[in-house]
Amino acid sequence: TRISTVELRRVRLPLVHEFQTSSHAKRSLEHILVTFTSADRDGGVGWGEIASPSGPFYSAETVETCWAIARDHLAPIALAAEWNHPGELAEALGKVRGNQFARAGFDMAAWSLWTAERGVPLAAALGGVRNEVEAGVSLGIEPTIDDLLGQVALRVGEGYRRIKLKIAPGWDVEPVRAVRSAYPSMPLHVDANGAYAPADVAVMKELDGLGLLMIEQPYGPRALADLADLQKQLETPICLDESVEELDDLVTALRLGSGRILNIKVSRMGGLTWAVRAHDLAVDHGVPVWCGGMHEFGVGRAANVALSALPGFTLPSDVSGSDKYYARDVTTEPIVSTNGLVEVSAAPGLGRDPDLPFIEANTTDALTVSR
Ligand code: OSB
Ligand code: MG
Repeated sequence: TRISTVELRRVRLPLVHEFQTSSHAKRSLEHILVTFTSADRDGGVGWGEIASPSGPFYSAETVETCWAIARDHLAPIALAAEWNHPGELAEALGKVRGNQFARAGFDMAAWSLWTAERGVPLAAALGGVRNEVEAGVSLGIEPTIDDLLGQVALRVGEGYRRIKLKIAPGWDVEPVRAVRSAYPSMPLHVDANGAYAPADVAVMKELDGLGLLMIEQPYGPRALADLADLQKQLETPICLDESVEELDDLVTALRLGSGRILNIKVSRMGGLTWAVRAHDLAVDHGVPVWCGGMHEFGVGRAANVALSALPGFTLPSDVSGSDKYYARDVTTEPIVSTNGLVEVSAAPGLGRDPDLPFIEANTTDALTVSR
């Protein structure tokens, strides 16, 4: 496959409900959609999504860095490459160090194009074995515990199979205990986005008594040694998110025992190619995985659902319906969760068609790079 053009579009959508984590609060999100057009005469089109947050508080990337890296480095590599499988393009893009969110959009566009041209569903091409996946939901920090209980009630009522609560110093044991008391047997976990340090081990031990499925990323991304020490002191499995951006991070974490569960995000790993490899490595080591999200629009969300169909994704993923975040999505059909299950598309390619007029109406900047 050869690509003749790469289109980049910055698309802004309002959020239906403000989302706050330990580091930032958001009312609207801007993601970059990547479109590949095949150079073959009757070749197809592939879509990817760069779902970076606007500021460098989850990873080092921002929408601005993604735009610059995509334009100046990734588009030239994609336009110069000739590949028979998306993994070959991912390797070429991997010459760029870091910048996983930006690379993920390109890798996703390659998988989308390649599967569409071959008439195979993305999930099947990745090695997926399920036709529906279990959806969990991620709830941000709310102004009050009553607001949080209202959000939990809403999402439990919608059928979601697992609730994850964002925590931060000052918003941890009390709100989590309140939710646990209201829902004694509901699958529940917490995500600290790295907001704690070994000095806070007492908080971790209190959380350990609340019957949580896991504690996600309690310490900072590079704290693999301290995370291993913490895991030895807790019954609750630690789940790694920000700590694993490369396969070698996972190798280190597995060797040290820094956690017992892995959150795999397509964006954080640099694309579907690396996400599948992380899945395979985790499965080899008996580590259960689930698919995390970055509030993706329909393109990235469809890729997350396809990935979640792989056999090692045995825990509910953050693949909520589009309606949890957006009144209208960038695809003609939104992602829908019914009774906590999301259907894995059996249609060729991504399984969702981008809604070009709606995308263009919400585009704040666009660029076409040709060979
Ligand atoms: O840590 O999983 C995270 C959103 C932004 C930054 C970090 C995280 C998240 C989420 C979103 O939890 C989950 C989703 O996309 O539904
Ligand atoms: Mg997380």
